[in-house]
Amino acid sequence: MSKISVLRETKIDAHYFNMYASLMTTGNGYLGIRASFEEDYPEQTRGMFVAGIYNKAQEQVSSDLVNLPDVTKFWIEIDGVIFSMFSGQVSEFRRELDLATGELSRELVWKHPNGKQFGLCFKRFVSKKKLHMVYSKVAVTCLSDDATVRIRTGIDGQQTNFGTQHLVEDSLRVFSETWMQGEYTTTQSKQRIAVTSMVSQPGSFVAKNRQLHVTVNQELPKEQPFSVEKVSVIATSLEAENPAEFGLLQIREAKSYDEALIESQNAWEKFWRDYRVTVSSKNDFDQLALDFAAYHLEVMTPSHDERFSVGAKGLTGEGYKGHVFWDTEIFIAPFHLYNHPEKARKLLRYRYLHLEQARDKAAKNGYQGALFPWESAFSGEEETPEFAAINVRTGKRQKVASAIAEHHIVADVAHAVVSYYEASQDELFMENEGLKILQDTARFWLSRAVLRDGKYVILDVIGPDEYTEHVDNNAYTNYLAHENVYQTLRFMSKYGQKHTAFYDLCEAFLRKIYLPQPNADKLIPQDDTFLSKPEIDLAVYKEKQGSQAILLDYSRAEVNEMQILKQADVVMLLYLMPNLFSQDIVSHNLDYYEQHTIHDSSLSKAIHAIVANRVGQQDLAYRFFEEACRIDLEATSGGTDEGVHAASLGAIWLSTVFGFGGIAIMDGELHLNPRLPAEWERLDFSFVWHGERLEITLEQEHIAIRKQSTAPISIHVFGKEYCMTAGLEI
Ligand code: IFM
Repeated sequence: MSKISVLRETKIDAHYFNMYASLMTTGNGYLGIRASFEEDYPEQTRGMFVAGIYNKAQEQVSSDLVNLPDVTKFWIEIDGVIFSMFSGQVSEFRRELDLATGELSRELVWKHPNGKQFGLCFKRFVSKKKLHMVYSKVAVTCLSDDATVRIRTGIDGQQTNFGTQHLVEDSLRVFSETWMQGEYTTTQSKQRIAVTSMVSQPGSFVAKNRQLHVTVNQELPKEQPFSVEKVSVIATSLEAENPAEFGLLQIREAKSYDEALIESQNAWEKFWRDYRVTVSSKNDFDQLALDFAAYHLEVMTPSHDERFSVGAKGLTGEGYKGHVFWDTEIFIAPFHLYNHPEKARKLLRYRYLHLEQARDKAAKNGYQGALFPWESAFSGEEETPEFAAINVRTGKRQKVASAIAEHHIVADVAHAVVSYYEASQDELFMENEGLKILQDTARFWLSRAVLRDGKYVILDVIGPDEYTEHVDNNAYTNYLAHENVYQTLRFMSKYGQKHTAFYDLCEAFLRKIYLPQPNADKLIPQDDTFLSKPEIDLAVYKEKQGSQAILLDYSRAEVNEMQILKQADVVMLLYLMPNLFSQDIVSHNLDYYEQHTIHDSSLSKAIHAIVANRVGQQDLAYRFFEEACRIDLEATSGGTDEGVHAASLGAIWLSTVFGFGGIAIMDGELHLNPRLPAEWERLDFSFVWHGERLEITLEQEHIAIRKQSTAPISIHVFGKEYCMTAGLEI
């Protein structure tokens, strides 16, 4: 098996400090720390986030995932000059995130303004074994002479969310001349946070202006490295009755950097054994993109707790305020579902635990059942900001309509519930939590649809394509609503709940719901009016995809009245429901809608790759796949500065396993129709189905599936059904 990739930064360029800070985030699902440099630069935004710690700055605004006090900063003063990569001269700069271990390291040689040469080495990791622990190490060596060094580090409570301070500082303390501790409370959500740090060298402590620091002074004889280790414990009232006490207890048990790294590394090794997808490709970039996606999908997922879910930027930045979207159920959960189903179950439990808030939202909007918020955080209430960014020319703010109309999220959650059941056969979950989610979401659709000319229609919605607002009968929404209600009936009859008035209403809904059919040109109308709108040449905007450049030339209202898609919409439907239409129809719709799609959303490209592959357009699929992989890894125009694109990373995994790997789940059955791109010789991944881990190896002309037990598992390969006991080779 190839070595797990290392992500490298080789140039010092302040333009990309924030991109790399997001890409090289270290974390473990409990917390995430942006890879900002230890020394301060005005261009870089630091960030440490704990999953579930949100706060509202004012009652009328939405919650932020709180940017917590910083523990990564080190001031290094050498021979009286504060180290910066922009003073003196730097050579041999190398920064790496080892995806195998989650360790971030930087090495460089620095020529001091006084002419002396220094070697500097910085390392840090967030433990995967002990979720609250952050370890770092700084080593300085004078390569050419003797010198003096002063190192200052500690806990910095000056962090804000883009200028908003969410924390009240309750106390700053030093215990036994060793342990520094800051205690904070969020202003509105009243979560308590304790940050406890300790450094390995004795020094003097100072607290001022929300900062608590220790300063260590040292003589540096020539070529003798001097290193300082630091360990920090982050604890909150989400998991500890007394976070401060918890912090002190844990820090007393802290290991050395190297010992703790081995412990954490072992946990990463286990992750990679189960989750890694490997590819023999002509392009080394493909394996890097797959490892990068898997790493981030793991560090963004709070598998330790079901009270919160995955934010659109994971724990890598302040983008989207850390809010949870449909991204989780449709793009991220499958990665866990088909590797460790219990993690997907926890993500569904987040929705289950917030059914009450979803019911409230439905009722407030005049509907029945459960209407999940378009954006949510800890409370499970709607968190979509009311307005988008201000238009500086008009001084007006554009209202964000998603909270009132992007209702497909309801069916997306239901879809994820059914996918979980099909893969896991978890009757206990399904009969209790799963069915409740299905019934409440189905009830919503029954009240949301209106009867017009004998058909149930769903009016005034936004589908996945957010450039087309307030339309009637968005195909994606109607088909998913149908599926939602259909599956509810299926499970109600399975669990003996057939003879109810609600069951009859669901049946009537299914008989009458309007499902847009392909027209004479074989096109499935995206909604009632889309195909009659004017078209424009999108080439120039497609070239700048991801930047929303179209909105500089046209207002949103104008874009709404043209055939312009931000992201996959009908194509998204074709991906999720592979057996709805013939290959011919799928192919026509892919071509048509792709021409009209700018791909301004990162959720688009990889889904196009899957559908293109299914209709035999492997070259196109591979192009889409590569472009999807570059969304974060080559985000040179700033798109990743506020965090990685979590859903897009999930979609990279999907486009490999469900795209080139050819996995599809149809009517609860497992299908495999692999089509590797010409660039790939071999693809290996594992896939957990009905409690069994299948190890799948695909080559251009060869398929091998290994399994551990002899329990029979049925699979359709290129349409032919096999009952596997020992495995399968074709
Ligand atoms: O959920 C997505 C949406 O589909 C497009 N805009 C960004 C959101 C968060 O990723």
